[in-house]
Amino acid sequence: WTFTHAVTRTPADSVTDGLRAVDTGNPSGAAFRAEHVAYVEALQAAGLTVDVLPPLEAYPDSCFVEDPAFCLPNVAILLRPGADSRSGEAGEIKSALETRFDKVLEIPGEGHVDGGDVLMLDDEILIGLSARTNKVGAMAFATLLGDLGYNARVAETPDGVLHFKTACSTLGKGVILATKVMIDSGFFGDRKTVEVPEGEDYAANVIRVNDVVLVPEGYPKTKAAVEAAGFNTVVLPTHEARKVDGGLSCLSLRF
Ligand code: CIR
Repeated sequence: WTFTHAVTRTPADSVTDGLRAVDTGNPSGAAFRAEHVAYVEALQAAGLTVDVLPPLEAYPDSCFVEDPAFCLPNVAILLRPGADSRSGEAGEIKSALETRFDKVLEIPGEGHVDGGDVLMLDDEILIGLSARTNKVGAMAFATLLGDLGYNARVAETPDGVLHFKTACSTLGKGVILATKVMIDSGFFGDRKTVEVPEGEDYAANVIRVNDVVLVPEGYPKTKAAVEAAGFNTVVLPTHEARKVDGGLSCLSLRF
């Protein structure tokens, strides 16, 4: 649970063309970059060395670096994002990962997996099938993780949820924060869960970074629930990311 590094990418002005399920207005590149600076500073304050990669105008969603790769303590794995406009992002992040990892693998085959669908638990890695992650990709990734010595399980992301981790997060100490729908799905067995209070589903996507849990601004009930479960929180603005369906986890790879 101790992370020493993170990789992030500065949002490009083209983020106005970012994918979204429902249009609530365009994010502003400048406002997003200001939120991103606060995000990077929070990771640094939590003890991480943060690589901030330059914006990529050709890829509107490329600041969401969680989706094209997955990092384990000693190996990074390039994934194959399921949205056409994002398919080149794995190639774009490869060299940055090669500077931090001796081994950078690639998911075999032709299937698709977005990192946002991959939830790391203490004893198991869950891979959610979604509009971005298909069965072929999930199975190939699960096999690769198995070869690396990890237990991986494929699950079904509930309808209407972009990514598996849009609706749940690992808080640490074996505890999972999740929306009611995710908890009711039974994915988590008898693991300890904290339910996201009604009306705050967006706040299910938080990140545990060493001694703190980063939570989005504007969701006081979720913040209180996380604190009541015994975790320290740091609140960060994610208003621009949210306009293109992004949350806190999507903005970094942590290892
Ligand atoms: C997309 O739809 O791909 C981006 N607009 C948002 C990606 C969010 N990533 C994540 O949840 N891991």
